[in-house]
Order: sequence, then structure tokens, then C-alpha cells
Amino acid sequence: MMTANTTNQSSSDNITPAGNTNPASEAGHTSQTSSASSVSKESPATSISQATTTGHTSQTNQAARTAADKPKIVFDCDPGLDDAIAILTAAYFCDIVGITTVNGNVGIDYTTHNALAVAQIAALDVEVHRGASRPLIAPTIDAARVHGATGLGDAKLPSLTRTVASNDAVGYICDTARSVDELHLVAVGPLTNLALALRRDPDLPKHLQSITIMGGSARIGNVTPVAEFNAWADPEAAAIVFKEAAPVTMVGLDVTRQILFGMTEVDRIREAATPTALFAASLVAYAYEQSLQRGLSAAPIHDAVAVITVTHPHLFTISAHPVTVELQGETTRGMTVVDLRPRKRIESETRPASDSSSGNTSPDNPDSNVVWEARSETVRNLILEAVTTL
Ligand SMILES: [Ca+2]
Repeated sequence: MMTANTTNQSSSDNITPAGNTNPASEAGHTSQTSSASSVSKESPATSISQATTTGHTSQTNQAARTAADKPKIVFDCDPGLDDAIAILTAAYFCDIVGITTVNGNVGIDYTTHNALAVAQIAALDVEVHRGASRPLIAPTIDAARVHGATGLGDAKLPSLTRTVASNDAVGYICDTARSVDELHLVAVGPLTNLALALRRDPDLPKHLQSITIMGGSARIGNVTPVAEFNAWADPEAAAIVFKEAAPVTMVGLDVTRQILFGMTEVDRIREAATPTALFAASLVAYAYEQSLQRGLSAAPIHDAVAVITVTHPHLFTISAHPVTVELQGETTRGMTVVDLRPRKRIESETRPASDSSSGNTSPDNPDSNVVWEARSETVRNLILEAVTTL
């Protein structure tokens, strides 16, 4: 049987426990048709195919796009080297309505400071709201060994001239979902803020166009053999999100590791020579060095891939499957378990005999949109385009 081993880790490999493209213009899509249809069920949260329509026209004329063309997003993050690159990527391809911060790669003081610093360096007109300082239940961990003690490697940050708009990221997420139409939520840190938002407003997904997370994995972990950092850092929060915000789009570690950055890319970014590009180059260079030390051949920039999944969904292979988060396993806690069994079998084994409904899966185990493969070179070029042009 196709059991799905799943798990992964995310934004930080190894941790210390303590689109604008016109789909037609892109050759060779990988998106599965079946997934596209399953993704766009009428359910609340979303559809990747809808994201396609809100987005883009062509990756060569990004500058010509107006703000109205770009998907509106709230970006929930824990900067973090790759989070910082993701903010820059989102600033280029999306209309960032707001940034919320969460404890994760480093503590909440650092992640919030770093989000403000990135926005300042890139001159982004965006509010930053400080969020959760600890996981729901799990002990606090970080990934400072990967991202540096302050979270942004050895980048030189300016003195902050900006301050947070609030200390209530959860309230901001809930309010903004109701006040901004067609809002996409992209969460690339531990899912604490989003879980708390779902507790505060169970109808939250109905007010969002889509929910995309960088976290989990369908194949391999990084903190443990099967658990990815963001899922492992707050597994109870991840469990709430996969169950109560379905269908969530999962951009897992096994996908983000398909898009790698080395010194060639660092040099290409540096050549742009803008303050933003030089900052981005320092982050990618640090990530590259860290990746080499951890046995990888180059650096994944995990969180930026999640942004591209929203803006250029046709560059990814996506299919719908139930995903649950393992909370009890001695060696598998934090694993995102993807159920790849044939649909009829899932139905017969999860639905009570008395239930004759025709739903795809048990309500207790709803489908998520699992991302499998990326057109990695195109995705990487889009991220490079963003950080060198912004
Ligand atoms: Ca992150």
C-alpha cells in the first residue's frame, strides 16, 4: 500500500533543539490537471487555480504589472535567512498587505526586528505585527545554528527607524482576512499564529483566498528523519492548521530542496549592486556556507519557494491528499503524514458505515494540496529576478 511517508523540515535544515508568468508562456507545465481540479474545490480557503487568475501575466514584464494585478498576501514568518529572501520575493510579485512574525528560527524579538529591518532595507511600505513568542505546547526551539545567532547570518543591518504596528499578529490576521478581499495567507514559520487565529475565528479560512505553508514534507525531514523544522517546532499548531484550515497548500522541505542556490547565484545577485541585492547576496552566501557544512551541495531558500507557489502555481505539481501531523510518535513527532492510498480505500476506511455521504474523506482528515515537484530552474530564476530587480 502506498503509505505515505512524509515529513520534512523546512526553513532550516538541521536545527538545535533548544507568479507572474502567464501559464501559456511557460513551456512544459508540471501541474497535474487532476490536482488543479481538486485544488479548486469550493471550499473556503482556496484554490491554487484561483491564485493563478489573481496573479500574473508574464515574468518578463513584471515592472508593467500594477499593484492591482498582484495577489494580496499576509506573510507570516520567522526571519530567518530564507524568510528574508521570501519577503523580498513577495514584495516583487505580490502586494504584501502585512507581515506577521512568530518565534521560530530565532526568538520573537529577533524575528520581529529582522522583519522590520528587511522592510526598511527594501523600502517596503508594509506593517509588521509581532506574534507568538512560544509554541502552543512544545518546548521552544530555534535554528540559530543554521541562521546565525540573530537570524540573518552575518548581514549588516541598519539601525531601525521603524517600529511594530502592533503586538497582536493573531488579531491582525483575523481582522485583515475579513477586511481585505481575496487575501492569501502565506505562512513560512512555525504555525503558532495561524493556529491561534483559527482558535479565535474558526471561520477564518472562509475569508481567505488561500493558505499556503512552507512546512512539513511528503518525503524527508530535517530536524528528524521525518520531521521538518516548522512542523516540528510547533506540531500541535500544525495539526490544528491542517485540520481546521483545509485545504492548506503544503510546500514541504522535499520540494523546497529542489531549488538550490550556490555561488553562481550569489554572484548574480551581487552584480545587481543595489542595497537590497547586496543584502540578499549576503543572506544567500551565508545560507550556502551553512548548507555545505550540513552536507548539502547548495542552499535551498525554502520560504521563497512558497511565495512562488502562490504566484506561479503552474510551475509545480500539486495533488490533493489528506495530511495529518503526528503528535505522539516517539521517533515521528512532527511528521506530516500524507495519505496516498486510493481514494475509495480512504473513504471506506475512514467513513462510518452509517454515513452515506459522498465526501472525499473523513471530516477529521481533510485534504490538503500537497506540492511534489517544481520546475526548479524557472522558480530559481523568478526568485533571482525579484531580489535583483526590486
Ligand atoms: Ca521560515
